[in-house]
Amino acid sequence: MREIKVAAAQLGPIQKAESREEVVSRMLALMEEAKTAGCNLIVYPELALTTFFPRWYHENRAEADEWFEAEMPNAATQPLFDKAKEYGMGLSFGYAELTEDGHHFNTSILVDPQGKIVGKYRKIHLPGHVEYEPERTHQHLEKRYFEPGDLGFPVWRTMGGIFGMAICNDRRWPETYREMGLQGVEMIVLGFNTPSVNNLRGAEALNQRLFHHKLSVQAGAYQNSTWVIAVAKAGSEDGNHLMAGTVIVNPDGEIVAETKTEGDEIIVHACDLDDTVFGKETVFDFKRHRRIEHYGRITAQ
Ligand code: ING
Repeated sequence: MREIKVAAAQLGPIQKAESREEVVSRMLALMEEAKTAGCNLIVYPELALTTFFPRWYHENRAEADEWFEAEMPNAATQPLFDKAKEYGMGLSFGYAELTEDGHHFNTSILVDPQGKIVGKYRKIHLPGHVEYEPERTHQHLEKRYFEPGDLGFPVWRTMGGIFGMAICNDRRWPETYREMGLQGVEMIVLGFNTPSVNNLRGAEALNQRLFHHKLSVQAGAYQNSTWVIAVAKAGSEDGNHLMAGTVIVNPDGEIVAETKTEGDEIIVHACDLDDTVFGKETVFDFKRHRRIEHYGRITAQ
């Protein structure tokens, strides 16, 4: 039994005018709840420190740098690292990363219970577009503000298991999970900010968006016999609605916990990493069952 008690810490909306300090105090309140519930890992959403700014067009891209963090930890986020360390709790959250040599990534980190950043991931599958597209009801300018991640899909041995990360759109691509599955991943933590309205297809029903989200993370978990913790930023940000649907999925692909609101809310589950072993040794024993001689297109194109 290798149990990790996980808090999936959903954030409600972050308005454009909200400061990082205000957001961090909301995150600390959720961490307090997680501590009370006996958790030893807390997972926050994608771009957890600011509003989902890729909805806003900046003619001059440099103006968007105000949404980025030039160092991590920094003054605004240090309290998160300090409190998690005090609680002996692992920590993961997403943020916009501006590197010293001027690169822009949609990034997430994994911090161990001793407060050390043990893993960094940079979002690889960037949805949306680069230029302003008037036909869209909402802009989705991730391809304008971020570069594709350059770190691949690593996994890290920490907290007694093998952990990986992904971010939002990555969860829709089977390659994301399989890249980590082939490294033996036992728990994937990911955050998402998903607009509930399709900005090209009109009001694609919210429940269809929730369906595609759950379909993706449940399939990824099952087909790689891994836990998946998927955490939303949700609610209406300056009138733009993001869906909720924060879930904890077990290695059989079953949803074992789901949020009920679109606000700040934790859901908690005791995840036994040993629950991943049966699938890895039977149906998804990759060494025994996969036939890579027939998989050329997946890597070649
Ligand atoms: N958001 C959305 C996501 O992949 C999206 C974009 C929504 C793509 C719905 C396809 C369908 O969940 C981010 N931030 O990637």
